[in-house]
Amino acid sequence: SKMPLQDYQRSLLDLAVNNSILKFSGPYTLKSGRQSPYFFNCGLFNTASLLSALGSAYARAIVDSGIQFDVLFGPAYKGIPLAAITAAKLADVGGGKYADIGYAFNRKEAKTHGEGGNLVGASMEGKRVLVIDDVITAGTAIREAVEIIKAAGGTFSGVCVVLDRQEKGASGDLSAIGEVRKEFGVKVSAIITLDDIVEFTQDALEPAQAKEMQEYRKAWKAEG
Ligand code: OMP
Repeated sequence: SKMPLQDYQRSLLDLAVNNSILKFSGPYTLKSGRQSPYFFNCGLFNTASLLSALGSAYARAIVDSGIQFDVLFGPAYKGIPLAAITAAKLADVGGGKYADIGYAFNRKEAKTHGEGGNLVGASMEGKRVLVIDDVITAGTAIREAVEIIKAAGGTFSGVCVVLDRQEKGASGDLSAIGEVRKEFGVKVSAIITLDDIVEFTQDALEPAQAKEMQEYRKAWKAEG
């Protein structure tokens, strides 16, 4: 049983389709090597108002998820602005409860002068850390973030992404999100899912595109 789409989810889908952030003119080759008829490009939230809407949607999804955490971590590069806008919006919409949430990110290249090291922002040592990322497909990107948190002495406490593609993970029938839940015992939250995309676009897509979407979902969607 699926929850009906909430207004903030609908408006994000609307923005994504209207600004070609979500496109259906594949095939696109994914990081996992899979060939997809659709692609969600978070880099195209590239104006003031699009970023503001995106940050608000992350903040809403996090508040709704009830995930308990102390620090938001944005993995380089794409996670960095996402975690920053989300932290700012959490202060606005989440109320006092989120006022002292920390914000941290990593550099890809270690700095050798000044403070040194490759982490910037709030310390993750002894803290519960929520990862902010763009899209989860097979779950590889998330695992890299977990290693960084562990090395910094933090506790990986959850993930929030814009889009959960609901695909099988690297190791079999479980979804990538299901694998993360099982392996680390944490909550994974998403603003939208593949099911939401299919539901939202079914009347707007060309019949051939709609068919490709159905077929892709059948081939790659995991249960649980
Ligand atoms: P996994 O590491 O397989 O979970 O793939 C997640 C990454 O794939 C994201 O961080 C993106 O870099 C990229 N991606 C998208 O941005 N949008 C998509 O619709 C699909 C992918 C992808 O390549 O799977």
